[in-house]
Amino acid sequence: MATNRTFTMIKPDAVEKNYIGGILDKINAAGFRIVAMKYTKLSKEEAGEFYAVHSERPFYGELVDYMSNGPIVAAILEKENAVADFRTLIGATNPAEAAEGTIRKLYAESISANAVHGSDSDENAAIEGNFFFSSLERF
Ligand code: YYY
Ligand code: MG
Repeated sequence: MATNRTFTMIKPDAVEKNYIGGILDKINAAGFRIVAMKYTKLSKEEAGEFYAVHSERPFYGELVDYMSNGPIVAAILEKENAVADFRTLIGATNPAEAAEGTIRKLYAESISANAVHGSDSDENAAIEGNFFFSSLERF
């Protein structure tokens, strides 16, 4: 099977708790290769644009505030079946429902502060990767 790519963020709650290393270990152990990576911080405007698809949802304001509250790690990852396999690795949106051993089960504190983002389709993986990285920043 050909490799493809997904996009992830280690969210502010996980960065704050020094979980970057533990989460990257899980990502590498699951066979993902890092194509691009940066430590950065979203403005409120940028967080709002990134999550614009959720702008009508009741949690949107809280989500934007939370995601712009502290630094994050953004990355593009490559593997066979990357999008679906990464969603399996991170587990359910609500950590209370996440399977044992998943990143959210291990590291998330709540449904809103849930440690990591993972793209939900190949199309969104490309859009989200392009939001953070130029072609010069991918290897
Ligand atoms: O893709 P995923 O992150 O698992 O969930 P989404 O349904 O796309 O929601 C994006 C983001 O919004 C979620 O990671 C946390 C937050 N959120 C929330 O705070 N409360 C909800 N009921 C649903 C989602
Ligand atoms: Mg989503």
